[in-house]
Amino acid sequence: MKNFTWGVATSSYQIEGAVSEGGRSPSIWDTYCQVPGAIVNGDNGDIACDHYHRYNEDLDLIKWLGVDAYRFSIAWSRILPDGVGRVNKEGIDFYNRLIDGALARGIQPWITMYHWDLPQILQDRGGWCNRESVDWFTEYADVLSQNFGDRVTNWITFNEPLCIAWIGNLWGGMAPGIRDLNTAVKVAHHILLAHGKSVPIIRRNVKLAKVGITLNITPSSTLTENPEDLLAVALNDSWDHEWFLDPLFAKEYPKKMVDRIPFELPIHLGDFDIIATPIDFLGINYYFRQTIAADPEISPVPVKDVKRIGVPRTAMGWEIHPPTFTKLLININQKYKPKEIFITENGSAWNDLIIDEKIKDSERIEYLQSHLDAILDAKSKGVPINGYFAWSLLDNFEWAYGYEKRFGLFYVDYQTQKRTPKESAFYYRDLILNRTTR
Ligand code: PNW
Repeated sequence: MKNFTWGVATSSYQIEGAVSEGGRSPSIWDTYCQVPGAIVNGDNGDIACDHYHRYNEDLDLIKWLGVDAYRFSIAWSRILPDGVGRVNKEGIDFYNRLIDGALARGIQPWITMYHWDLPQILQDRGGWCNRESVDWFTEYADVLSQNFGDRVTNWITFNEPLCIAWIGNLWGGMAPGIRDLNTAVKVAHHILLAHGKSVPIIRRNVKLAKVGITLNITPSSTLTENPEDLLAVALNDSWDHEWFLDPLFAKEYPKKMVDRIPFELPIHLGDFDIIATPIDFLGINYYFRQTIAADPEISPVPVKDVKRIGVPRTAMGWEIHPPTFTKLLININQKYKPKEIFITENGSAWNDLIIDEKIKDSERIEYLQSHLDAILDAKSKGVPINGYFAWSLLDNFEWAYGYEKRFGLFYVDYQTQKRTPKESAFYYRDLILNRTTR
């Protein structure tokens, strides 16, 4: 396959560690990790994979895999420790070394500007709930693209607004751990605005820039064909996906969910024009499908999770269902017609065991294989999918699950920081070698 980008992905807080080094200020994840009971085993990202010090070794692993591209995120609080204003040279230098190291190895760097680690100092000013966050982010976007835009052409503004807005601010399962619909709706709106406003800034600073945003799509399914359950699916998909996709591509929020919000939305005149600023590509992260049932007691989406019995699941408990992947790609393409689609994340966690320096993760290989087949199926039906990034390069800090869940192609021994390729790493390497030379 020519013109298909093979890649691997990580994010800053999940791998970097060195939280008090290089002039970095705390992010909302440093704070959230201190909340008793928030993270499995009381883990945090203080050390993580120590990538801040071991980035050269990690770039060698990426080179060994033979991928074309490396998607990583930038820690805002390394670049702007006060959130805005003063630029921290040490932070710029770190990412310069990383970018140059990737390029020297023939790997294209793909930047995710925001993968959830808002500087705490900005959360103290209301975070994404404060409309000023749009200006904070555009300033940050300007600094990043001015400093790195001479070498980086691929830019992703946000990773998974759903997780930031709904999980972080409505369900309280991620930083900052707020449970408030009004806050969450504002957060979603300001993120979308910040995205739209930063696109022209990146284009201005980066020659030949390709700018996109990454959404996680987790389609809903039900166990019955009851009309209530089918309505629940429509509403749940609307809330999780259309709430972000519709404004990005069609300039409005989905009416069926808007009707269920019991207060005025924080929309100003002209906002939808900004949000729908044309992008070059849509990033999609896919892991599993949800199974839900109607539950009129729950608001604003009248649904509850239900358990589908007898289906294969990963160590996250997430159902493995590649046909859903194909279907969502076809549906999104039909409905929104993005210019290009990149799968910016896909992968699985397993209870990996290291025995005699080997990790036999046949389940991960199977997951990878079946999901790549699902993508190729969609591609053969005309969906413009031009790349795939495996999640993740390394086992890392899996947010609320701490270090217990392992998504890496490389096993990390957190005591010694030793990285060992799992069998899936060999599989991915061979696959890229064969497919690109065909
Ligand atoms: C993504 N869900 O998060 C993130 O982008 C990664 O940082 C993370 O490590 C990876 O997936 C694995 O979890 C998600 O509940 C978090 O649907 C939650 C969901 C999906 C993706």
